[in-house]
Amino acid sequence: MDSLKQKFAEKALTLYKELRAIGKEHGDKVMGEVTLSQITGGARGIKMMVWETSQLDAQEGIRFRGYSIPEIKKLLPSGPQGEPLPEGLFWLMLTGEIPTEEEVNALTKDWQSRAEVPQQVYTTLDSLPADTHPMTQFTIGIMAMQSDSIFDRRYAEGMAKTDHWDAVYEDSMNLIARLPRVAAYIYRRAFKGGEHIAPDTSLDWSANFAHMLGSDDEDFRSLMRLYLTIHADHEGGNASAHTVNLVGSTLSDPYRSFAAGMNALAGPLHGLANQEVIKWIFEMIEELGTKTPTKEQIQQYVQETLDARKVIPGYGHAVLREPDPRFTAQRRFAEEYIKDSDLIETVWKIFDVVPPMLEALGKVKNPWPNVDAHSGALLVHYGFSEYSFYTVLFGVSRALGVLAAGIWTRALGMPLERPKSVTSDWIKDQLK
Ligand code: AMX
Repeated sequence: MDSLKQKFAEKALTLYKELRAIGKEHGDKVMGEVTLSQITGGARGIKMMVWETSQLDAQEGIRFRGYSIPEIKKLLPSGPQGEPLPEGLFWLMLTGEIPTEEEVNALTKDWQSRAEVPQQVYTTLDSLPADTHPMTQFTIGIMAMQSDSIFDRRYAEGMAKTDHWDAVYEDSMNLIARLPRVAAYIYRRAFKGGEHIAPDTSLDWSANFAHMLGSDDEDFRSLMRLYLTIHADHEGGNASAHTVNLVGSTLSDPYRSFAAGMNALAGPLHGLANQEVIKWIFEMIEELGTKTPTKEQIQQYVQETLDARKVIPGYGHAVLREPDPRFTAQRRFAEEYIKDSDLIETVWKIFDVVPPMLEALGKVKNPWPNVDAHSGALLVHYGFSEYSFYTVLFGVSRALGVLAAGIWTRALGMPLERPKSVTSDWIKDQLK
């Protein structure tokens, strides 16, 4: 057994026993109440699942196993320019411990050894029109790997429930190892005429992904390390994570549950917002006829968007009530690595203009930028302007969190998810 799996197994067994004992003793304890607005308002704030890998605070933002993004940047083993390696975050999410450099290097090697993508995935992708949306290609690519599922095979052979987590671990590790190759293949076939770039197995997971996309720029590698770290997890209730959890709770294997989650990420109110942000900025620049719009011009364009009854992409959040620390981390990166970018200056001007305007609407609960407000401008700076691909990058990163959480869920023996729905007549009856 590899050392990560060994460490996880020990921690998981302890927590499994602890949670069962807590459940037995305190199972009837009331942990919250549900209001009518929560039932009709997208279940905001209703506590209904255990998600070990991260927790979101409305003011502070995300914490991975208790560590904030600035702490993660400081503590996790990093690349040559100091940006954290996502391999380290995966280790942390599974074990709760900050890994050593040696442990992270071993994980990089482990993923390299699992990264070969079955030929049928490329054949399947090649049968699709090249202009099929990259997120559609991504979920089809993931599903084309499903026949390799170890969980699926072992379940059919009669695997014991106590072994479920082990098979999910193996599938998750294989999936994470292969996703950069699948994603880069989609990018190169959609936008670079199918000229594919062979992996460089001397590189870490992010740098190799950057390489296969078409860039060996050291700064871009650093951006990918940061990007793939900060997008990895945002607790369990967001649409993509929750979908993975829900589908996984039926004992559908990690390929199927992850693909389902990616279809949720592809919605414009969720992960597709990163493409919508840059599209909106490009359209603004075109309409205004300048690459350096003033704050007054931006204000007018924002007003036009709101008057057309559309949302300002990249702003607002269902849980957060302050600027997203993932936005701040990307801004810090831009300040450190990028000088003189009109597009990034524009993103920062939008940050000055939009919050007071959303606040003035009187209904927006969070007027601040989220993770998607900044990422596109960074990618464009390094030559990746094909924005319909951006959500695939988000998805590759999100695999780390949702699959790590999925391993935990199976190790803790969580049951089939089945919350309660009600009819409008039932609601009216309750109010009588
Ligand atoms: N622009 C304009 N109006 C907005 C808005 C925005 N950015 N954010 C919220 N509102 C509106 C809502 O549409 C809603 O209007 P309605 O009552 O007329 O339907 C009202 O403000 C109240 O919404 P809320 O409670 O503040 O937000 P929510 O929890 O319902 O939705 C979110 C959250 C993210 C879907 C919403 O803020 C939004 O649509 N933002 C733009 C899209 C976006 O950036 N999504 C990415 C989120 C992060 C991610 O998942 N990657």
